Amino acid sequence: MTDEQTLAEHVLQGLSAPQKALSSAWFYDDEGSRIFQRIMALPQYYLTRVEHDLLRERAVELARWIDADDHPLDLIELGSGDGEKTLTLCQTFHDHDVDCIYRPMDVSAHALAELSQRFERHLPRMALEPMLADYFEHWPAISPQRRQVAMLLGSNLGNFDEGGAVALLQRIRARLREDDVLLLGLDLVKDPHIIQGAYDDAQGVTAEFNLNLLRRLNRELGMNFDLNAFSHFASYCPLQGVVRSFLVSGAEQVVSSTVLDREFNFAVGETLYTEQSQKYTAQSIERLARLGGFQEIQVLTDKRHWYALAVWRRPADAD
Ligand code: AVI
Repeated sequence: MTDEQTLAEHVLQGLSAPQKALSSAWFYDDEGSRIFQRIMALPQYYLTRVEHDLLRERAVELARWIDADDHPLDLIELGSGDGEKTLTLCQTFHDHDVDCIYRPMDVSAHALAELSQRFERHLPRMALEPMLADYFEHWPAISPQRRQVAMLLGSNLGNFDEGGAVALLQRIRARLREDDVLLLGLDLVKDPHIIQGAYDDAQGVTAEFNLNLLRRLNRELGMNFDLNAFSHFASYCPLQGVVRSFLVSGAEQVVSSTVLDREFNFAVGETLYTEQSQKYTAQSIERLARLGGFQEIQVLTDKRHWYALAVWRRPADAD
């Protein structure tokens, strides 16, 4: 199945539903990835900074939780991007003579090229084996003597609803062997104003990120969305601990697609649901570990308890 068919099918279904919805997985075309890099640099988008600080400041402790018995490690980062945050972790592992190979996986060749240059510049002696692939479909071949440490950072798990998150965790578990580790970066529940601010910046970068999805549909599916006729709306609900993002139609309008040979009606004020960003508590992290078939080893958080690095172990299969 080609990407175009997949996107086409998804859009046909998503825009025909009573509550229009598209998956945030489609945000990341080249332009979307570039805008996301700008989001990560925003002062309001604390997630990246806090996670980076945790990886830097707690790397030694983290290495102890991950690798108490000094096994050689394979760090398999799922959706590594340009590897900026992981470089710090790798530097510490390298400085402490941890025998480790860094295996970043990403679907963006551009991001992996940046990552390789970064490591070549700052950590040329690190064993680096990038893989241009979707971690849903592929996995690196690992020697049985090495412990696999799968890493899913950036609170990426939060973009799935609970069913989707558990399904992803189970798929990762199926790739791991007994005593292998999963390291997760997860954004925590906190003052709702802080969370709300991270998804609704005054500079409008997050709005641009959200609207870029329509630009992508115009380009790839021959659609005619008027980007000025839609606006970004993001709302954090403390009851559910989730940010939900939408695009709101500012007018009654009809949007068509030459590829789909279809028209879609939008009422004034109608919403198109584009993303969920789940925030976690100690209890919800523990619950996910259980449902995903993992055993919690440790959860490290920063002083303000804004963000967590969870270290989980893959236990033996039950008889
Ligand atoms: C990639 N993902 C975890 C980000 C998030 O926080 O949900 C994407 C994002 N959406 C808006 N701002 C950032």
